[in-house]
Amino acid sequence: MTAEARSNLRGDYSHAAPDYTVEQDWGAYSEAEHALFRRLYERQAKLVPRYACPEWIDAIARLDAGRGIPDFAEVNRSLSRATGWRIVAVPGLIPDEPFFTHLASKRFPVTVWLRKPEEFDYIVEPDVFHDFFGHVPLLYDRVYADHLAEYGKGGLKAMRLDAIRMLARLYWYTIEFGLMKTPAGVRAYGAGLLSSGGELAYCVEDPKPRRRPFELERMLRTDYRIDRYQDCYFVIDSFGQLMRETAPDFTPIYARVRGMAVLDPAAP
Ligand code: HBI
Ligand code: FE
Repeated sequence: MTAEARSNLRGDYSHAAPDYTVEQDWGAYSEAEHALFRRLYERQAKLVPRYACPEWIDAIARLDAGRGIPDFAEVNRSLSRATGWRIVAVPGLIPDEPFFTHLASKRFPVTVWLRKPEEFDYIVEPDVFHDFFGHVPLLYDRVYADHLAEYGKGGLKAMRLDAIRMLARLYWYTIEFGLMKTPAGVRAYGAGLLSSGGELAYCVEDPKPRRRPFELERMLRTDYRIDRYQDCYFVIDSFGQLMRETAPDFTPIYARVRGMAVLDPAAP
């Protein structure tokens, strides 16, 4: 993330620690903010039984997140017992190095601010609803959570190899916008899908986007747009497959892919 991009971010970074964490200050949220979080939750609660992957559905039941903006300390008591992960409060998007370091240490950064009511349908930067509703439930799944910690270690290595742009595509097409095959059909596990009012049905049902099988090199080469529904999704068989296929050392893969053309997600 460029310094320029960071300077335009809306969070309050002035009190952030060197690792970019802040206090959540749960008591400071207004009743209006809790009510907006509940409205966002209720909108998605109508969709997830039909479109979310089973692992996410199992986990959300343990979170009781429908009451309002969750208190991260309360969540951490149950999450740390489940998989050893904790969530840490951050002002918003943080630089790659602290981000990857948190993931490698089983800490998931969760933004503390909530969108404005007028952003009910769409927001560019991740807010507490996207991060919490989209990302946190799957941290209760051991295989997914272990993969995310490996992704964090891989991110620190990718920084040394100047391969972040390639690795960010893998994150985008899995953790943010990933689909999974299930006996009932394709289901969403990506946080950007699970927290979206419109894209959650679109990614499963619309005939327009391409749905490709997991193919690591193709994902590392395929570009993406952050401001519209995706033209292309990648479908894993399971979190076990995601873990296995991303376990090898990426150094030779980066070397091979670096010289290849970037692929347009809408290309056939
Ligand atoms: N910071 N808080 C936060 N959340 C993210 O998802 C995030 C980030 N910083 C960097 C980043 N994601 C991506 O650039 C990496 O996954 C590549
Ligand atoms: Fe996200």
